[in-house]
Amino acid sequence: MSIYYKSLMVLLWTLIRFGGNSYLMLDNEFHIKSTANATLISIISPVFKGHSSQQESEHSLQELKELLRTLNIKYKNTHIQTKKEISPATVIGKGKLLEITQEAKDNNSDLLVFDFELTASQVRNIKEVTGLSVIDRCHVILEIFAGHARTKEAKIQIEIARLEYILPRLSGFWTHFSRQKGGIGVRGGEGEQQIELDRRIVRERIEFLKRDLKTVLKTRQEQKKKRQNMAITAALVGYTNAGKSSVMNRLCKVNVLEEDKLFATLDSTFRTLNPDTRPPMILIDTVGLIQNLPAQLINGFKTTLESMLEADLLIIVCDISDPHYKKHLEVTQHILKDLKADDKNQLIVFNKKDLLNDPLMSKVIQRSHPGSFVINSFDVSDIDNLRKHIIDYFLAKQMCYDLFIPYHDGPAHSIVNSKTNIINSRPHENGIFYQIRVPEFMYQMLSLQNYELAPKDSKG
Ligand SMILES: Nc1nc2c(ncn2[C@@H]2O[C@H](COP(=O)(O)OP(=O)(O)OP(=O)(O)O)[C@@H](O)[C@H]2O)c(=O)[nH]1
Ligand SMILES: [Mg+2]
Repeated sequence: MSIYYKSLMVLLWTLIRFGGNSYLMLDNEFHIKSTANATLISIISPVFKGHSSQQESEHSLQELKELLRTLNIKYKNTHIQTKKEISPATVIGKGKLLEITQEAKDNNSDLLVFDFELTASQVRNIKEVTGLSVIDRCHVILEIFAGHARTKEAKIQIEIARLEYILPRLSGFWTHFSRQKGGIGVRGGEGEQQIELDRRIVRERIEFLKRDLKTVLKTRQEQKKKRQNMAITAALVGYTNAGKSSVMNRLCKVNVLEEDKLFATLDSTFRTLNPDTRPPMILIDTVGLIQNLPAQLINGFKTTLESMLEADLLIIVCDISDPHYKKHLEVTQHILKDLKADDKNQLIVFNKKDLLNDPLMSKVIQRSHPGSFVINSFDVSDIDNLRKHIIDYFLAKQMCYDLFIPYHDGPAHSIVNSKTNIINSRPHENGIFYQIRVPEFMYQMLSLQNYELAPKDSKG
């Protein structure tokens, strides 16, 4: 069969898979079956980043279990191999792999999930040794993101991330593709040519999606500009499942999806914190963070994560009931630094205090982080205190101005009344004296400086 015919088949396959509105491409290849019965594999090795101690590996494995629970995937056994050095071909030793395979087969487990990133050749080698399906932590996170994406922007971003993950691993997927295409025989050089062709198609698709994303982002950019001129914003950031959406829902009395699942939120959601203050205060709910977040996802979701950059205040939500809460804070600060958002004003909110066994703990933590809040997001008075604190914080940042506006200048009176916080007003023969509070940028934008009194005038 000629390579041209095969190219045509690939093109058709691509059109079917990538075409239309479906962003969930490569489903057969990439999709993890919910009926899978997984065996989890990790490593402890001084030379392995993120797995250099027993504590690190166990914490990461615990997270992997949560990630699989989010996907509704059952797991049977877990294995952690301690190794001084890693085997380049299969990471963990071949003997250990065979032992795991036997146990997996005895337990009807058909999927090996590795709690670290595997290269294409490692996936291929492990498949060859075990005869089982093999995926890594990155693949699991991508699958969750794909399932949770709701807006067009998130769907495009996740598809780009998936394709970028697949691109260097195409040869690992190749055996499947060839089988899927109806048993076209692939030998030696032909297979290589085919992979090259697949690579080109995937690259072109990534380029197409990036262009599409640019258009979507342009609209978002315009909305952002409008918001920046009209409101002050605080972004809720933090580890996944910390309770960001729950805090947002209670603070703003709205109903954003909150779930006991990792990465429930993928899009930045905006809500008004207090419609009565001027300018309005807006809260932004953001995508959750996790350690070892795949590079493709950080890049892909940079625009979503960057909504933090437009915020005047970062509210870092942290699940205090998680024994690893310190690590969560560390990871959050690290990602904020990567995004160059670490110089923003921060307010740390320790959440889920109701789940603490020792009530003294909340006092100890609060003391070790002066200025932080310890709350239960279901507790009305905790939320009321937090809301008041955020509003006061913003009000304190506003500047006080003394103005005199003549009666005949109707529009200026209406701007003052609708866009600023009036502390005091005093009628006069020719106009009204106002004392107002407003952020400096808005004061300039509203051109109120034309009415500003010199300090001695306001005294008079
Ligand atoms: N017990 C308790 N549970 C809480 C509290 N706040 C949130 N939760 C629960 O924690 C889970 C996660 O809450 P979310 O608000 O979805 O967390 P999130 O940080 O937005 O998570 P992602 O969007 O996945 O990053 C949900 O089941 C909430 O009901 C709290 O103060 N106490
Ligand atoms: Mg959320």
